[in-house]
Amino acid sequence: MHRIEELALATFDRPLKDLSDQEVYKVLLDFVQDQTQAQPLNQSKRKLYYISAEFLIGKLLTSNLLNLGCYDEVQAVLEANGQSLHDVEKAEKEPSLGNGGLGRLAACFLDSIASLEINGDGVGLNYHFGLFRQVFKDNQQASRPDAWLDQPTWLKPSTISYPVPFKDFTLKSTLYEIDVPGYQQASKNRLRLFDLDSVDEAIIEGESIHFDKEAIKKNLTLFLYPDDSDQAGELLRIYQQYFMVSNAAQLIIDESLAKGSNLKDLDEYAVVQINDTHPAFIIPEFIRLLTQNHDLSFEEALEAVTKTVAFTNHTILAEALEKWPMAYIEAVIPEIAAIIRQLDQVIQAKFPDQAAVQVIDADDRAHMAHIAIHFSKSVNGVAALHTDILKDSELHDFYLIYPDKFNNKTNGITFRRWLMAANPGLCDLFDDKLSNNWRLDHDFTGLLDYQDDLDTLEQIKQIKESNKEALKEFLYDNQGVTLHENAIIDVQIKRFHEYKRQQMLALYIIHKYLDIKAGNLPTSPITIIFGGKAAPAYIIAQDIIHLILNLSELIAKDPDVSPYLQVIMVENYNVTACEKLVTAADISEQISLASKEASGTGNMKFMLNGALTVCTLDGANVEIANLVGEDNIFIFGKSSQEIVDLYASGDYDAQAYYQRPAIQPLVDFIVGPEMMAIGQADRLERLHQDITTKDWFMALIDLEDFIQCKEEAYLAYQDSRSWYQKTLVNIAKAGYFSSDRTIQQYEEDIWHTRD
Ligand code: 26V
Repeated sequence: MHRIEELALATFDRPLKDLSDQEVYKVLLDFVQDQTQAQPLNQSKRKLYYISAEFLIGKLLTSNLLNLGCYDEVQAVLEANGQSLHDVEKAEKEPSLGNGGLGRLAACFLDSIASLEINGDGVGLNYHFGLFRQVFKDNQQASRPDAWLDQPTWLKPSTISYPVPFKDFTLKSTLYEIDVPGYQQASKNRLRLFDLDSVDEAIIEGESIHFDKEAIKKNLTLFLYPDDSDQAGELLRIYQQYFMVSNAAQLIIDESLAKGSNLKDLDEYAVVQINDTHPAFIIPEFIRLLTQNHDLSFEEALEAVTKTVAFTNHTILAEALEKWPMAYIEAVIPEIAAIIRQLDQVIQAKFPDQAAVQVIDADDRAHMAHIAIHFSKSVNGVAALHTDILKDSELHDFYLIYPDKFNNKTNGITFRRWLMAANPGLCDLFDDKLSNNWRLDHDFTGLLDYQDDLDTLEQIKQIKESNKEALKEFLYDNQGVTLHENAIIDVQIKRFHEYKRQQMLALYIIHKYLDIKAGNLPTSPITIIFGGKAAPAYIIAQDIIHLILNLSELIAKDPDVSPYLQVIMVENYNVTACEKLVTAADISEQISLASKEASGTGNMKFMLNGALTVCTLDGANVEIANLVGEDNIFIFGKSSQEIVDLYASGDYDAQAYYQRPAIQPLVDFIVGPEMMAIGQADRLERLHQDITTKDWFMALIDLEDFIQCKEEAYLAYQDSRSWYQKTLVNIAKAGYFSSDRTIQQYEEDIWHTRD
């Protein structure tokens, strides 16, 4: 009897063949956990700690089975018992521990760190209800708690617990752990998530995401990024961040002491990568612990910490660069406030004439990024263009002080999930055509030999079509939507933000709708799919979702247009939906305002799975374009330098663009009779007003160019042979974006855990 069959009997007292999908899921979870439990932890003198507010790990069953090398075996045992692994995979709830690219990057990195046998754990928080679950009501986004923990879980409680001292009380943590097995590795790492025993899920009001923001002992780990549009919300964020890093710092110090550190030499035992500024309080927290509990002087502690911490910047957007009022920090963690004032003194003494690099600004706010840059050993951006912008403009003053700290680490994605698990059909093609060990070296360039081979191009087309079938099933099961047959699938999936310009694609849809109404019918039907959440307090982003849902309804109900155009907005877009969408897409929309998207990682997933990119030269799109060449990508829009200059001069005039004859009818359609008949006037009018008067992220500046570029892309799709040749080149060149390459670079340039 196979171990899985034994486990089924032992757990449910019934044979495997008689279990429900949910029960088989529980059996497989136990089966995997027995195996990872037995794996030894990676070992090295210096250990990496990757600290992040988010780990958007996705479902774990498939990727764990793949990494443990038993996917095929398990599939066979299930099949022999009349069970389907595909159905069992659906029974797993996706953990809701992340928001967007930064969180998904952390998850890809954990997989690559383990797969390269690097000794490194992820450290974060265990949010009971995660971000929020998105539902659509009246063509608007509503937010619900996402109860991802209410089923058998990968989390295992540990005996580790720490006291975390706040101003008026001390909270005790419990550490939970998820094993992270590497691909074909004997040893493992862990994702370590701190939680609070006193959290009380009952304080959530009804089905909403509202709760008493001041009840810290009950709310601290309820949600990721609770609403911070008021003071209580901002204070709660500080409580959360400090709880995360105080636990992390105590864990790191304990593990380093156990390996023989005297803590002055902390950097020989630990390297701490902080994922954006959310964990930046770990710098003063280390100083507090080392000086109060371990007898280091302030200067010794500062030196040890600066040699241990490395900082990754993920955005240049001003509103995402955290600046906390010192009064708030004093109200929550006064000892940390005092240390930040000491750090401020250090910088004032060193750079008295440089206001731009101070720790505390003239409004008495602590700049978390400035703390992270001064008191770390490395500062990296996440794509070549992004790092250049940091050096040349956003962080130029810091770059002049610390030129050697700055470095680039272009993001990547784990090919175990985004190729091997998500696209088995493409893997079969690789096995057929490539003679190298592509699963490990990620070199697919051998495919280029088949550019003119019609059979290969046909096979790529077949793979795409079967992935479209899988997407069709997914969309129907999830939200009862029927994907059109034979449509070109055009996808924009990412958080909703004005800089990502979903509103520009919505204006394109209006253009296409009017064009079809005028009798210009597309040769192939077009399906445009959006997916993504908007922060509950981000009103304009909610308005854009409302516009898209209205357009979807208008078009679906119009028999003149619906045979040619379909607009779908995926509800509660998450990692699972992403896996289905990137493998089925023909076109990948990467249309951010140049300079604003630090890297993007969805762009890499689409490229790897054979979608062609319609893009501005922003973030990692630049690197994609350089790899595939201009014949194999669709580029439009103003350059990053033009946009940076335009912000500097303040010369952008939304009204002037709005008044152009090709643009005005599209924008006015937002408040025209068709939309007003189905939508909410206040939302549509606010969005119209915003675009015509402010348009801070310049959707209108690139709109005409975008429309032309999309028409070219759709035309190119009509030439099937040439389209799949371009697809082939994209797939063949995607190896560069393996997160194994990224992690190898972090290891060689920053972490040095193997030295
Ligand atoms: C900032 C804030 C500010 C307040 C509300 C909640 C919140 C949540 C996250 C952030 C940081 C956003 C930074 C971020 O996600 N950056 C993305 O990082 C990806 C991985 O490097 C990169 O591919 C994306 O281009 C970049 O936008």
